[in-house]
Amino acid sequence: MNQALAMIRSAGIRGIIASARALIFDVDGTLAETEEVHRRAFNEAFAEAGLDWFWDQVTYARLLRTAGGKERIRAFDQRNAVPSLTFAEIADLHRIKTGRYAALIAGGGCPLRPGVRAWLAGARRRGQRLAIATTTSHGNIEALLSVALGVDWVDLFEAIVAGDDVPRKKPAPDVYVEVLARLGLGPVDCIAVEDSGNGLVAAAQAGIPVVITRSTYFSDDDFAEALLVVDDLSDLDA
Ligand code: XBP
Ligand code: MG
Repeated sequence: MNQALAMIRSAGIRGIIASARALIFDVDGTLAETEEVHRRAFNEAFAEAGLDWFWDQVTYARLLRTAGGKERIRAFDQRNAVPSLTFAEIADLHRIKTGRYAALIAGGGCPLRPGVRAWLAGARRRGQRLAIATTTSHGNIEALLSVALGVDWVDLFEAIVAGDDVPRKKPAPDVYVEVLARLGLGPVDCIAVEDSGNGLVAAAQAGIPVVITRSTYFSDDDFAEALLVVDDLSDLDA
């Protein structure tokens, strides 16, 4: 695409984003690069539970194709013909992991990605409504955003839908369909901001236009269906 056409397209997309009634944000990888903290929390939980499991970055990149921490543990456990953990044991292990994640975030935080704070402020200035549609848990959202945005972070978002609030996790559209229902808006009134192929499929299946902000673990995913793909949100002034 030549530069003039790119500028026209980008200006047009800026207008689409600025005129949306609501911006719906994914969390992990989109608001902050959290997956390395999640990976460390998983490994600390495995050690605490006495499991000789360790997920290095290559293993974790493969496992991240499975959305949801409990589902990810189960996918790894099923690599053996006879899984070693029951569903209850997986839930217990995931609770340990979630506690470790909160402690790691509280201890060192995980900064918002470039451009996120400006996009949130810009949306507020334009009177745009804000929502969250994520696979992770409410506890993890609270841990991350209470540090990154302050204790009143929750007042920014009219709807917050987490993975266990709906029957199916991404790439199913359930979290986005539930956010639209809570906002009382149609999909084309909104813009979803995502970082992964699973997230793009989920929002697109709900009929919502998607801006992709590439993240570390998903930068090579297929984003052909996206309205726009940027390296981070600062590429597109808020
Ligand atoms: C990313 C996920 C989550 C996190 C781990 O969620 O797939 O499973 O990797 O968090 P998002 P949990 O939709 O925000 O990108 O262990 O709480 O699942
Ligand atoms: Mg994500």
